[in-house]
Amino acid sequence: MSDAPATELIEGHRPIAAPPGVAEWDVDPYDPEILKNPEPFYRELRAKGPFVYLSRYAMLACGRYEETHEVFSDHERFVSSRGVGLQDFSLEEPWRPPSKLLEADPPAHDTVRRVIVRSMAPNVVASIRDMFKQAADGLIRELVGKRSFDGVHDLARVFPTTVFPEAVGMRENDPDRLVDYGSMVFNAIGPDNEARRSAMAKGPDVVPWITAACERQHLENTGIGGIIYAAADAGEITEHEAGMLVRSLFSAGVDTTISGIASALYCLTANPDAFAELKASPNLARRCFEETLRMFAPVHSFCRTANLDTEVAGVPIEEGSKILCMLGSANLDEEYWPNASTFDINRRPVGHLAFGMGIHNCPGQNVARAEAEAVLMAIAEKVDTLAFDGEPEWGVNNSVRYLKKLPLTLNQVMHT
Ligand code: OVV
Repeated sequence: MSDAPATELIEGHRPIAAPPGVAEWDVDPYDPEILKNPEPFYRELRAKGPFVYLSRYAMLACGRYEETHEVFSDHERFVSSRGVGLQDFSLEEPWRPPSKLLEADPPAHDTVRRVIVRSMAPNVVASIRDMFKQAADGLIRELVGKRSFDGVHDLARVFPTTVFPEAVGMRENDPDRLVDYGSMVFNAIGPDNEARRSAMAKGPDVVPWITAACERQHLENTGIGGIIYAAADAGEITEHEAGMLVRSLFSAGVDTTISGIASALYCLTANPDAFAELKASPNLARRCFEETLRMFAPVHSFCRTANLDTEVAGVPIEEGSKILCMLGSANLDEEYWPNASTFDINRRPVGHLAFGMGIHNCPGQNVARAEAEAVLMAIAEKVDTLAFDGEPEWGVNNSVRYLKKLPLTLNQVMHT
């Protein structure tokens, strides 16, 4: 008789038992100290095996390249529709209507995916490059006048929160609210901890604002948003779905690019030889950004949920298991990347997981690259040296690795 009481949920998912042979680990990956400086945790995670059992969350985690890649890219066994955080959407209601992209599986996922991919296709990215370049040039020219600045506050935060909404066609931008909304989205991936609660406290102000901002009447007909709404006109998706896709742009495209640009500045400052190489050949900007993404994956982790009993690397995984995929760790796996902890501007880190892998891989990655390239090329052209002007400070977020402070000074010998 199955009248046993239903198991209590942990952080919104059904707890699983440790599979045989998997090390149990009483660590909290969401400990602020780990989130700010995750490398020691990543190293230990990889050393413990292909998976560990996180006893306090009764779920699995992986951080080696091979298994992280396998779980993250196999959308049939490891689904996204049950949420990519600790909560299982088949058991608990999420905080916002689920994303039609991130939190969906085929076939529903594929229709909207086609539209978002089209909205940021190479021809679209090409058409916004000049706007990115002009904005970056103007911003760097200003900073050259200041000499001493905060790479996050004065540069990394300013750029994506202005040029990306413009590329989308947002009519009334509000950079602070965009960042606050992103903080809700990415902290919601984690447990009900301090980071999640303080981000969620902004909800009453931010959620109605972002919902309205994604509606057709608040967007230009041109730009990325215009292409998405044109797909609604063509009957390919509904108008409601179009609004949800625009919401995805603002959910995924702001905090991540802020993180990537700030981390790239950090890498160039910490590696003067790389900066000298970039100055000699500004078209290395793209590789420089790619290597930054490998070393400091803006999305450090997302979960998948096993939708059936299966096995990875000989480890039995039961239906309903949440698996925390540590993308930041897979990108630093010494077994896969030679000299993984060395920033090498010439590496060409093909296969890094910072943009994900498989059918859910980042549809905005070429927009992100274009933004970073514009900024890094402007720096390469207009700045001679970069130096730290104080201690960089890393922030705490349940799924984004980011700098919150990056005090820098720059020197410019020749005035251009
Ligand atoms: C990749 C990503 C991150 C955050 C939000 C979304 C996607 C979304 O579709 O809402």
